[in-house]
Amino acid sequence: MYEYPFVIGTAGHIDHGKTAVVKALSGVDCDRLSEEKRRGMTIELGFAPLTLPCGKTISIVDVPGHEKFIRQMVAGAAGVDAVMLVVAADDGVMPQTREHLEILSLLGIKNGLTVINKIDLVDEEMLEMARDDVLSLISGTFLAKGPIVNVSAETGEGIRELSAAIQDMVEKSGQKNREGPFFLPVDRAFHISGFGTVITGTAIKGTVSVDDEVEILPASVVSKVRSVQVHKEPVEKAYAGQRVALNLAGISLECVKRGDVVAAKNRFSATECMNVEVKALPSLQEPIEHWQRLRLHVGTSDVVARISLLDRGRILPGESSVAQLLTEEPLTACRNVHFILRSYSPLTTVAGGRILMPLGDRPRNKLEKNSLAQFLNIISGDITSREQLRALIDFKKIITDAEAAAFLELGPAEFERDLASLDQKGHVGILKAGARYILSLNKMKELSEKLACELDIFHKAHPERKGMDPEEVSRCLSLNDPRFSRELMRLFERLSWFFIDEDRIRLKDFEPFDESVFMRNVTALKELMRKAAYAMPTVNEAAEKLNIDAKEMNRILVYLKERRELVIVGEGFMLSDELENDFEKKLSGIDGSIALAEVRDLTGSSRKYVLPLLEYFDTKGITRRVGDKRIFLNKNRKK
Ligand SMILES: Nc1nc2c(ncn2[C@@H]2O[C@H](COP(=O)(O)OP(=O)(O)O)[C@@H](O)[C@H]2O)c(=O)[nH]1
Ligand SMILES: [Mg+2]
Repeated sequence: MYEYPFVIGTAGHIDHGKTAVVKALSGVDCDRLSEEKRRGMTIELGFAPLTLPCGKTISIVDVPGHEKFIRQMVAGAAGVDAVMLVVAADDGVMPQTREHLEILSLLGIKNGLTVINKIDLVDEEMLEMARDDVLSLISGTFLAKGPIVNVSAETGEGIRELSAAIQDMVEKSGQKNREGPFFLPVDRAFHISGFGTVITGTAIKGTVSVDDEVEILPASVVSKVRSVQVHKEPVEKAYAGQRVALNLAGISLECVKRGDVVAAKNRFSATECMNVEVKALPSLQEPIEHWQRLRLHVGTSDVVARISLLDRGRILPGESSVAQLLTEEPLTACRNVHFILRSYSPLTTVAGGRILMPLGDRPRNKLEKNSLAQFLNIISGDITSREQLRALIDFKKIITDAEAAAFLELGPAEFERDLASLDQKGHVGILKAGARYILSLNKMKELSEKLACELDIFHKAHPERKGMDPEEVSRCLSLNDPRFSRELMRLFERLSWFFIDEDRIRLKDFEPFDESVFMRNVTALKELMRKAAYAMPTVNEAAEKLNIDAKEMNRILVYLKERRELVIVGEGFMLSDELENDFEKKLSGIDGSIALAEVRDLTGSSRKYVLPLLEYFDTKGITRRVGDKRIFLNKNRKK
């Protein structure tokens, strides 16, 4: 038997003939099957294989009772590809018909058809009335685009047409995405003697093969797949969308129950806080309030949860909103799975929704709450996986590749493709320090701005050092792993934001100060001035002669001025303290006044140098100009 991964669920008011239609189509009586369920793993509660005219065999799921419908639909929703809504021609649309359709819409079911059954019981006029009833019911819903087929399960009339309509629907639907890690909510677990523990469920993600290691969650117990069955047939491999039975090695029946999940090892975790999108039923009487206690049906589990609203106080009927669900016991879920929220008294469905991220964190303050709401609003939209990855990185600021892939439940190939594309566009930074970390552009800017400020202070305090080492970078950026800091430094250099020299990072325009070179230049300059004596060199002449750049020259001047070993006189002449002392000594021998020409002869120099020297001495109050002569003022001046 060729098992095609397509599941149709039945829906409709009690006694409208759902089970009878399934039997007419498939030959299987699901009501009788449920009585026989204890007989073995090959018998599935409510599931019947349906062979289509083309030869493909799909699955059809039929559930007895209204309460069970809700549970079963939620459990199977992720695996249900289409729905068959049955309406009895003699009864018309009834309350449960409406409620089922509402729930199916909330569960995100997109495909389906409507069956008007029991046409053997009505005349043309009644059939026409039932049809009008159905048309107004389905208008505006996902069923509106599907066919309406008239049948009698009793006489078999129209069953061939129904089969053809189902085949048409199967052919139009694309193949289910088999990428990503295996995920299967357990709907039954039982023991077969000589066989061991068997679980059944609808695989909603990935594939599973004989000998695969799997994890039972939330308990996190590891097991191995001994055998796989799809309907009655043993297979090597089962796919998302198929009804699967797994024989698990070394697992006792206490380890696994309905509501658990069997999944690829180490890919999913138990959660008590999920980020979700919620849609309140339009027919709701009361709004859904923040912190309301509700019953959450997701996968095959059913737990009590509080709803925490992030960007509003209540959800009005018909409104959608992002939110967190805080469950009172751990459960395991995967992304994009739909759920139902029901109130207690009366026990009614109030909302449905979709899991955006199964592992959520409670925001610690208003700011975090806003940024979480903003992030969830982005990823709840219809965007590509690359845009989702970017939104996640922007939200988390720094995240490891493993965390990001796990959050988005992406396979390695998909993930690497998306990440490479973001990297190429410069939207993220990637560095490897043990794990591979991904940084948002904003986070990188924030860190580099902080580092630039700290480096500015650092360079002033340590002009002789080449820059900060990784430990110092860690300290000033509050990063606790110097390995991470070293790689961050390298990332910043690759982006040309900073400069690295021998594992030291510095601002791009900073030149580290080398003391030995500096002192050599100071000595050379002093030597130059000594040799020149009264033919004092200007700053520019000295710099040119000694081949010192302007910045360094300036540094030397500041150094010498501070130590009172140099002053600049006249138009940039460099006067050393030695020369100044010599000049003062020469002048101190004078009694009375002295003319410029005499000073010139005294120093063996020229007017060009002597004039600025005297003017400088005038300003210091050592000499005073009287007419065209100078008098020496203070013979006993102490230095
Ligand atoms: N006359 C007539 N009776 C039907 C037809 N389909 C179902 N029934 C009867 O309607 C009753 C309820 O059918 P069932 O399939 O159990 O309804 P379900 O509750 O929707 O699964 C049964 O007694 C069936 O024999 C039909 O096409 N014609
Ligand atoms: Mg039934």
